[in-house]
Parts: sequence; C-alpha cells; structure tokens
Amino acid sequence: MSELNENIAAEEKDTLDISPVENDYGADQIQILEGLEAVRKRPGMYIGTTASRGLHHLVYEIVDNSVDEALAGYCDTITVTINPDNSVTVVDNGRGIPIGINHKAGLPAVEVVFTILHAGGKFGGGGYKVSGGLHGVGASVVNALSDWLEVYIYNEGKIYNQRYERGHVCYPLKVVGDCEKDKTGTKVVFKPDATIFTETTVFEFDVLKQRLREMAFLTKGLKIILRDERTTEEKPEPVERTFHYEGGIKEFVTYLNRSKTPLYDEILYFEGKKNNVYVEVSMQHNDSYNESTFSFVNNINTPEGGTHLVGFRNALTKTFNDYARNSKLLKDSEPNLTGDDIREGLTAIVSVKIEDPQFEGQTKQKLGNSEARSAVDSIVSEQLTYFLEQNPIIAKTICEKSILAQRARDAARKARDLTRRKTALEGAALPGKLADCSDKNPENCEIYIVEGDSAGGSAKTARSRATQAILPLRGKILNVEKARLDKIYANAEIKAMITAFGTGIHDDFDITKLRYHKIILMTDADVDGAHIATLLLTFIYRFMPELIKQGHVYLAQPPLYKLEKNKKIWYAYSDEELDSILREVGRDQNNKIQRYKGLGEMDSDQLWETTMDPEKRILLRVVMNEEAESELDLTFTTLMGDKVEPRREFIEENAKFVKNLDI
Ligand code: TSJ
Repeated sequence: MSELNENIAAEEKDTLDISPVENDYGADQIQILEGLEAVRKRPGMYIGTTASRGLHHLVYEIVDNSVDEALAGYCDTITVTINPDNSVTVVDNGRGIPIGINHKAGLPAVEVVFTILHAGGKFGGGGYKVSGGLHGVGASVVNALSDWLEVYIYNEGKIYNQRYERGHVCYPLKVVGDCEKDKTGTKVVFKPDATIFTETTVFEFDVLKQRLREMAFLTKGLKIILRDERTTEEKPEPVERTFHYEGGIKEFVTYLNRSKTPLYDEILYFEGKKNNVYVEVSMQHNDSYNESTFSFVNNINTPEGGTHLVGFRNALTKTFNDYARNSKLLKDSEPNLTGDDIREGLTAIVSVKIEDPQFEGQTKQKLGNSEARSAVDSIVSEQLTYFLEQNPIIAKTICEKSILAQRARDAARKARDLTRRKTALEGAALPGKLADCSDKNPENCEIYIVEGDSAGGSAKTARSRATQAILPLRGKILNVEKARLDKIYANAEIKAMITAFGTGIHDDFDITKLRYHKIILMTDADVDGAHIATLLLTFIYRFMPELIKQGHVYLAQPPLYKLEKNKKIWYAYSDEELDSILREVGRDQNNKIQRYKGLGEMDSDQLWETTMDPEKRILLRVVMNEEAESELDLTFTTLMGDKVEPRREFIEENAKFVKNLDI
C-alpha cells in the first residue's frame, strides 16, 4: 500500500480524462469496499471510540491533511465550519488533492485517498505527515464512518467533485463548475453516520476550539478559522474564532503562563534539525512551584512523554548545572541541582517532527525513537548554553530559583526523615486534637475531618465512640498546589492528617496501614465550606491519591434547612427539598424555618441525626472520573445510609465536583 501512496503524487501530472474512469471500476473496487466495510464493522479499532471523542476525531483526521499541506509550505489558511445540520466543512488553500489517475489503482488519486484504507499517508513532496499518532488513520476512515462525504478540488480554473455515501462512490470524479484560474485548494464536507456514532452526532464548538488552537500554536503562521453556523434562540448569529500565531510555540508558552507571574519577560526558543528530527522548544519560568511541560510528536500530544522529553530534561539539567558551577552561583561544596529543582515553575513546549514515529508503552503514546532523544538533547544543550551566556540576568534568575528549590527540597526531606524515624521508634504519635475511636479494626472505623473547633466539639459529643474518630481542623487549609514541600510538611493541619490516616505519603504510602476505611470531610454547606473541601481533596489527591482511587474518601452532607411544625422536625438538604417538604406539610404562618449557616449552628443531637448517623446520613464518595480529560477531575458518587428516603436521591444529580487544569 505504501508503494502505491508513493506513486500517487508522481502520477498527479497525468492529464485527467474523466470518461474512461467510469468504466474502470473492476475487481479492485470490490476489494476497496471490503476495506471500508471493515472500518464500519469495527470503528473502535480505527478511531478509538464512537462516543463524542471519536466523533470529534473525524474532524482532526481531515484537518491533519490540510496541516500537512501547510507544513509542506503550500497552505496558510484552514477554515473549519460546523454546519446547521451538524455536518462539517474543512477548506484549505493548498495545492488541492491530486486528481490525476493513479495507474496502480486505475483511479484518480483523490478517489484512492477516500476509498482505500490507510491511503491518507505521505505521498511524495517531502515534509512530515502529522497524523502519525495513535489513530492517524486518514480520510478513508472518515469517509467510511460518514453518512455522506463530498470533496471539492480547485485546480486550474475548474472545480472537481466526488460524493460518497457510507464509503461508497456515488459517481466518478467530475467537473462541477469553474473557479478563478489561480485558485487552488481542497474542500471536504462530511456528515458523521448516526448509526455509528449512536451516542451523539452533535459537534461541540469548545472541544474543536481547544484542539484547533493547539494545532495553530504548533504550526507557526498557519491561520485556522473555526465557524459555528448553527443558530439557536440564545445564539442567533454564527460564531467565529481565528487562531493564528506567528510566534508558534513561543506564543503557546505565553498563553499557558497567561494567569501566572513570569520570572522574566523573554520566552526561550530553540529550533533545529538533527538526524532528520525537527526540534522546537519554547520555555519560560513562572513564580509557581509546579512544572507544566507539554510534549508533541508530529503535532500530537504525548502525555506520557518519551525520548524527546528525556532529551529535553537531560539537556536542561546538564546545561544549568554547568552554567551554575562555571558562574559560581553554585558553590563547589554544594551538590548538583536536580532536574526537579530546575523545572520548578517551568512552562515548556517540546515539539518534534519525525518521519517514522514509534510509539511505545501500554497506551502507545510514548515516543520511542532514540534519534529524537539525541536530537533534542544536542539542540537544546547547544542553544541554551549560548542563551545563558548572552543573557546573564535571566540565567541568574533561573539558577537562584533552582537553588531555592534545592534548599526547600532538602528541608522537606529532612522533615520527612524525622517523621519517618519517629514512626519507626515510637509508633505513630497521634495528633493531640484527634478524638480517636476505640475499635481498632480499620474496616469498621471512620474519621471525620471537621472544619472549625466548635463544629469539632459538637461532632465529638455526637459521635459513636466505638467507630467514629473526629479530627477538628483550625483556620485556613494550606493549598498544596501553591506551596513548597518544606512549608507543606511544616503545616500542623497537614501533619495531623498524615499521622491520623497512618498510611504515610508519596513513596512511603502504604494502604495496609490505613487506620480508617472511611475518611469523611465535613465542611459547612456554603461556598467557604466547598472551598475548604476542595483544598483538603487537593491535598489527598496530591499526597495519597490511592485513598481516592480505592474509594476511601467521602464528603458529608449537612442539611441546609430545619423546619419545625407542631413539635415535629424536618431537615432539607437543598432548596428543592425544602419546597417539597413545604408542599407536604403546608405553608403555614407558624412554620419555623431555620437556615443553617454552618455546622456550628447545630447542636450535637442535630448533627448526629442529620449528618453522622450511618443509618440516616448521606455520604458522597469521591471518585476519579475516568472519562475526564484531566487527571484532576474528580466526581462524586452517592453512598447513603441503609434507610434512605427516596426523595434524597436528587442530591446525586447535583453532586458534581470538577476541578479543571488550566490548559
Ligand atoms: F484528507 C483529505 F483528503 F480529506 C483532505 C486532504 C482534506 C482536506 C480538507 C484537505 C486535504 C489536502 C490534501 N489538502 N491539501 C492536500 N494536498 C495534497 O494532497 C497534495 C497535493 C500535491 C502534492 C504534490 O506532490 O504535488 C502532494 C500532496 C500530498
């Protein structure tokens, strides 16, 4: 098949003779159709999923071809339009898909592209095929999975067209009109097949926007326009966004750092080609403590990294250590900076283009080509060394930040060693504020993490001593995303939780030492309470994610209202529930409704009855959302007491908690 592809471009200069083509459908054609039938039978094999993600993938498959044309230097504008019927149009101003007859197939090249599996590859002309990643499958797969698809090619004053339905050719390539003599390009319109995409055939503007913006960042100078022609009452006009970055990945870093404080103005940028690997790197430090490096191979994100990322990290570590030593910023007596020290607060893009990318690992998303490692390493080392020599102020700023990071890491390690030794020698010294339970079987035990001393007091009185432990937390909870490790380990609240849970953290984490099988976060049912719960979850997620993965972490659900009538009491956990109770009991004058502003307003009996009694309470279990784009997305499932009033079920629907990464 690849041999066939190689030949298509060469055949392109053949003059197009339309009439004989009509008679050229023979045995070959039958085989071609079988190929596309395979795609329709097992679409998941070709596009991963037939859910929303797979649907959007169709657009990227088509756009990738235009991006290839841009990378080859023949196209500078791509327009993607979501049409009112949820079909999509992709137009570029490239050379146009070749229309000449490919003699091996006996068909116009464009027909081969759409009807032969894997024919969407690189065919001559040089450059890199961007669609080389996990599902780089080409236009024929999109065709096979479309109810219909039409292609228009603008070439030498004529408009050529062919239509396909579910992969089948409707008529031979034909001329359907005239265009300006010097206009060239390709237009593809397709409507995904609703019998394949059974979950949804509705395109999401924001999903396409995200990926197209990324593609524009990765291809400097390329203009990508996204239009949404669908209109509704709320959106009576079409919407259009243009992505066009002359600075390419330099502007990508500016964009990623847009809500951060950069440590210096410049964006470092390195570019070069070695061993047939084209390398581009851009980077800038900000004043945070987290690294966000994104790596790409042929414009495809590689979240698991690979050789290109290893090469980048090696170069960074080596070059900065050399510079820091030579310039005496790092004393002879001091140890080398680690990669983590140098990458603290770093935002970076590592983008390579490579002819034959090999993907490894379980999910086939990790670049394996060793020539990518050496190419990135040598290009970054050489150009970064030069940059640091030319920009001593920036060099010093980065080195000083790295040295601070090194010291903080050192202090953190010492603090950790200290707690480790303590545990080993004396057994876990439990925090003073903890009211522990008496049952020593962790399976029966739960710990309530309670916001505030007064609520903590009520909870201690209310609890069932045998199985419920209470740990009250005071004041603000540290945001572990925004603090250095040494400060995190020094924080009393965090120390108390670590010792109470018993598992240790990070590398020391041992789930078998968990002292309570339910960790229940109990905060006020207001914005501040939700914020505190978020901070606590962030801490648990960052330091002991296994607790969440194995379903040990819960949120308590205190009521919002208490309603009293004729000495009887009802609790409502939402406004809707209050309404429905009022409908039941009647809206009388003498109804006494109390809105709880916090846990502290409840006495211990009320707290027990509404929030802590395992028979009556509602708990939300914190779970990882597997479908989520970002690893930080958490959602809740509901776990209820044995005897639950059915009307409480609505809480399940409202119980969504999502924290987004800002890419
Ligand atoms: F994949 C596709 F067919 F669906 C598709 C391809 C869709 C869209 C919107 C654009 C394209 C496309 C293909 N744009 N530009 C090209 N260019 C070529 O196919 C081409 C043209 C000339 C030569 C040459 O060597 O002369 C080589 C190629 C690959």
